[in-house]
Amino acid sequence: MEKEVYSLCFMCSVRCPIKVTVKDGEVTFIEGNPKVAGIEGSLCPRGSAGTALLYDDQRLKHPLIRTGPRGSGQWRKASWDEALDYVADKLKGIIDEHGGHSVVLGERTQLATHVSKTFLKAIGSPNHFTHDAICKGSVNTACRSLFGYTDAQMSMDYANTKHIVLYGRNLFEAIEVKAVNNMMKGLERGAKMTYIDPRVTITATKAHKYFMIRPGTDLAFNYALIHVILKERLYDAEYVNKWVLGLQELQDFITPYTPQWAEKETGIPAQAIIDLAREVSRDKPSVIFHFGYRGANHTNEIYMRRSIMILNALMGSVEAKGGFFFKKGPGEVGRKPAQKLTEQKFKKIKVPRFDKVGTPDFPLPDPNHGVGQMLPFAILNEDPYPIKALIAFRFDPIMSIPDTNLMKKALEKLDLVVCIDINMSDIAWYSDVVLPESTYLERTDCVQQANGLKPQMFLRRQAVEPRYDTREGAIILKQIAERIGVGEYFPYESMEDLVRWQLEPTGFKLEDFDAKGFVAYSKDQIFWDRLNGLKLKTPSGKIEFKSSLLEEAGFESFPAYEPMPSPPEGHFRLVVGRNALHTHVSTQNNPYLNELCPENVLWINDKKAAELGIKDGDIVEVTSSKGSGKIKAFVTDLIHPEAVFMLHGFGHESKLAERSYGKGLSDSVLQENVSDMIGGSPGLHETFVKVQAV
Ligand SMILES: Nc1nc2c(c(=O)[nH]1)N[C@H]1C(S)=C(S)[C@@H](COP(=O)(O)OP(=O)(O)OC[C@H]3O[C@@H](n4cnc5c(=O)[nH]c(N)nc54)[C@H](O)[C@@H]3O)O[C@H]1N2
Ligand SMILES: Nc1nc2c(c(=O)[nH]1)N[C@H]1C(S)=C(S)[C@@H](COP(=O)(O)OP(=O)(O)OC[C@H]3O[C@@H](n4cnc5c(=O)[nH]c(N)nc54)[C@H](O)[C@@H]3O)O[C@H]1N2
Ligand code: SF4
Ligand SMILES: [Mo]
Repeated sequence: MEKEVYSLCFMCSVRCPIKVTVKDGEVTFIEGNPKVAGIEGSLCPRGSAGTALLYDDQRLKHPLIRTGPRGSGQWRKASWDEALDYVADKLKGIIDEHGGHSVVLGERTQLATHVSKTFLKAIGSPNHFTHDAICKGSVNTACRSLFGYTDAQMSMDYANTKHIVLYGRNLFEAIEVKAVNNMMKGLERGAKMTYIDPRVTITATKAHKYFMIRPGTDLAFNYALIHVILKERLYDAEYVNKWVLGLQELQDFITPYTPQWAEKETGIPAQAIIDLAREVSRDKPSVIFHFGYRGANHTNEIYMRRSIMILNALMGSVEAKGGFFFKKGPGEVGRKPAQKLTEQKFKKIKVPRFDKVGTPDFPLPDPNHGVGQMLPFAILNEDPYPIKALIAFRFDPIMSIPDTNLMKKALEKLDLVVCIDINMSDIAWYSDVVLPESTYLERTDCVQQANGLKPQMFLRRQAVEPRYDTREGAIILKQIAERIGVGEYFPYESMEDLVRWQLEPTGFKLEDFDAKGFVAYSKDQIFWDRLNGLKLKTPSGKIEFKSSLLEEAGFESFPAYEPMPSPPEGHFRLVVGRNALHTHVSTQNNPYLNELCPENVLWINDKKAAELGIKDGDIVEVTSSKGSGKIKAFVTDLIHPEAVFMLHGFGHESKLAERSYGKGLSDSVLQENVSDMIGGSPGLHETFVKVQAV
């Protein structure tokens, strides 16, 4: 028997809509949902490798309880009852002795995040964090400082743009299928694309203009663009006069930052900066200065991301066709979103968060997400209080938080480490109990509220029965909660129950998703009137160049530019990123993807390599103040001489993931754990490394 199931991919967190063909209980084909505009059948290579995940015989098959020291790889197979009882007993003891706040749960934001948050609220812990800060916390804070909305509440109209400027937003390799398709549509319609990166990526090869910028100097580049735009009055005066607060302050600030000044800092000719400012301005307001996806490079990240959004505001492109737009929710058409378990009543939690977000020490990062990279410091320094247990749910702190050695030292100090994963990941390898989740093809998940120009909802639906002894994350957490006496916050027996409950206020039913995999609250796109109807959420109701959020917390809206240091002699700035074949740290052991890209290499500039006696393909030793490791060199003129680049996500330590074990080098082993203490992102590109032939 053959059937088709509309669902959502989860080979990465973008969650593209998919159609799964199932024959006699087996998945035979996965394609992009043909009924979704912008997807129309497409998938990325990782999405296509979903079947390889489902049938991977090295993924987690049943619960495991550790029997030897942490990281020794000694396990025993356990039944669910045994594993859940073990976790619940330990947690109960910890909560009774140290309080609920001694428990931290970290996860990659996902559809069941409201369930995890509920779990923590139920035990009285404020310590939930998501990946958000580590990915783009400063973009989030930058957008809130200007518009009162987070970056996640904004998006852009690629298909109708006339000019897009990308700052290391490697759109064609770090993929969201819809964005790729819409951008290609835009390019076919004549859009211009400018790409800025110290490295020639695939996206660079598609651009009309490419600038090999000196790493870390995008802010200087933007200040010079703003300088030209203000000096030559290239901005959208009507829009700016109506919406912007602080134009005069910006004007006073920007005067010294000339294109000639920026040329010295960035290596990009002054004339090229002037030309770009004039060229983009001609196409306003249908232009996009892209605010980036991963915005976690430097400790001044928030100001760099603010400068990008200031450029958009000057172009009047926010809420313009072909520019940025605010995502519209069901409230826009008088309807209600799906409800979440977090809307229940909980006891008030009085202690601060482990990362101190929301206190005067760290006032501005988004408390809905927290700042995960603070975890090792909180544990090791017992500051603000002792942390005793970590639940890692679809998140790997060992590989995804900079400075692996520090993180491991912190984990050593905990009384309990539990992970909910699908793979024998590195965090699984270091856990006390490993709870296997059913893969996305084997489970129904919570509702996805997809706000946008048209508010919609999507659903991930079980395509096949679980192949092994695995469960859904939302069920696993409920079953732990029941065992520690807080089961009343989880009023469902199955995922279908939970989804039906979530849909109650929406006016839609589970069956409404059968035909296309999604439901829409409105037929037409909703744009606000950009000259009269922007619903900004800042205290002034304006786009705050002069930011009350920043200034009330004691930070400047326009701090003086601090030059980006060049690496010392014999060193390089380590920069990292993704390619189209892998998702962060989770697909390196996938049978298909491992075959296509089994290890990472170190991109190094050819002239620098020659000075160091390094030839293409040589094994080199890379050393930072935090760690070292060996990796193959890729000698090329396609990278700036100050930078070396490696793909994130390799160098796995888990021996049970046999294909990826020991292949390549992990960037986290080398990186220092430093942060933008205003915006919240880590500075993943703040580390200098030494590269030597071995
Ligand atoms: N050093 C360094 N750190 C980084 C980055 C970097 O470039 N360098 N990038 C940052 C960015 S942009 C991000 S978004 C984060 C991402 O950080 P993570 O979320 O940690 O990375 P992922 O690879 O997306 O997923 C982590 C874990 O989820 C598991 N997993 C996958 N699917 C499922 C599932 O369906 N259920 C369950 N329970 N588990 C699942 C995987 O097996 C893996 O162990 O990392 C950040 N950290
Ligand atoms: N295939 C694939 N697609 C993905 C993901 C994935 O894991 N795999 N993850 C998703 C997620 S969570 C994220 S956050 C996004 C990430 O999407 P992007 O942010 O577009 O991707 P990265 O690869 O992190 O981008 C880093 C790029 O910045 C460049 N760079 C380094 N230093 C500088 C600099 O100083 N200035 C400029 N202008 N550029 C610099 C690097 O050379 C690299 O090309 O991708 C998403 N899509
Ligand atoms: S971008 Fe690729 S891996 Fe990510 S959800 Fe979409 S199809 Fe799946
Ligand atoms: Mo990310």
